[in-house]
Amino acid sequence: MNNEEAKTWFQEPIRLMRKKLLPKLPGPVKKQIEGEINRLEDIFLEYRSPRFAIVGRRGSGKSTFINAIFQAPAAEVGAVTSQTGRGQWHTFYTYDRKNASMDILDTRGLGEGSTPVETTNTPDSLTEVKQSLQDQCPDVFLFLVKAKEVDARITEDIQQLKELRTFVKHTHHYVPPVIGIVTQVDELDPVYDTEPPFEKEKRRNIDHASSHLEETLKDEIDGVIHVLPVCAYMAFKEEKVIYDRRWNMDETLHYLLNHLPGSTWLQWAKITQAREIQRSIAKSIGKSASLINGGLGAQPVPIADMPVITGVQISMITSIAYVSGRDLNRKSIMEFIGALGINVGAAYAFRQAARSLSKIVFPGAGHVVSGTVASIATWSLCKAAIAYFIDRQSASAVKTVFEQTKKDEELPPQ
Ligand SMILES: Nc1nc2c(ncn2[C@@H]2O[C@H](COP(=O)(O)OP(=O)(O)O)[C@@H](O)[C@H]2O)c(=O)[nH]1
Ligand SMILES: [Mg+2]
Repeated sequence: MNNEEAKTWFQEPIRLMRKKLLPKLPGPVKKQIEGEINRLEDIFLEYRSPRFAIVGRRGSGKSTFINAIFQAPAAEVGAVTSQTGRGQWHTFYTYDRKNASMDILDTRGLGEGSTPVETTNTPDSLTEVKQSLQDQCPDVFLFLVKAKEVDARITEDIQQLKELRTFVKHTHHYVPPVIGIVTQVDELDPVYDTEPPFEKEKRRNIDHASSHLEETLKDEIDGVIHVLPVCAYMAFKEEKVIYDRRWNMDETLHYLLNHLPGSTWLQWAKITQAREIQRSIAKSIGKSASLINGGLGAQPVPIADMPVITGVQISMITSIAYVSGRDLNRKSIMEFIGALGINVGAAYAFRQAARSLSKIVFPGAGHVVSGTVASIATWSLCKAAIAYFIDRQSASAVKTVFEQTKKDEELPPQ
């Protein structure tokens, strides 16, 4: 299933919440719930590809880094102006995941030399980059430097980064975060220590390179967030991974998630296929659902009645299933409900299953529950759905996660 089809699944519950529920709520609660609905809408309805503007010289490892994000040889489509060499947005994807893509603007380091086929670094090419930045606003600036070159002359590249970021600020009234990436750390001394996880001496040199770049950037650029060291090297043969020397990539991808807007999360989860990222997104959805239900539970009947709260929970479970890479269908949701210990026969109607879900989630509660109870129950279901769909745990383990979270009266972290 692609995102377009998934959209139809999520449209209805979000529309219902916005149109039917919100108007009935009193001011402060309404505001909070509306904020959470907006977040969910960004993730599921307003989704788009992440956009990275990359500053880094030829050979700094841009292509390798992109492949390491996909863990596959990434193909390039989109604006290919012949041999211009710089200044256009390119869409990257892999053949097995055509509906997961990211957009890259390779601004190239001004400090690098030029080859005959690629453009020289004339004022024209800078204009071209700016034109592309005007067309589309990047979510993040990535500044790539080879580990062995953090001491080298990168002043010109930093000046270029500053100029481009200022340009984006004026054009889009948005200041994208700058994330520094120290690439090719395996090339640092000691040379014999090439295979991750690296030994102590290597780690010390990696730390040194990262903090050096971080200090250099902090002197020049406002609000630089962080510098991350990576080894991104992988080799492929006929689309298959035949060699993998990646180090610190998962942490880097997770770090990037936290600096990307919610509207790019679904794509980011699909591109990276990293469980840690799926888990992180699922928790964020669970937190929103839990806050929404907490707000609803605090209302008097009939707004807070059980089907509404259960409806939010089922949408949450469905979303988590989708983020995990499952196709959206009733069967997988029914299986999950079954894992919680509700006897779901093959002929069992979905509505009935939903009603049983509310019985097991709120035993003996009758028609109303308190805000806190609704929040805890929703968060417990979120954790159980993560255990089931993302961590692929057994039914009994999933049931234990649900019951334990509920018993501990756990609420989502602030
Ligand atoms: N040892 C090592 N080599 C790398 C790494 N990343 C890239 N390379 C090599 O460095 C060269 C330039 O990398 P590439 O990704 O093409 O750089 P680009 O010009 O910025 O796109 C290639 O020969 C890569 O195989 C790395 O992490 N470790
Ligand atoms: Mg390249």
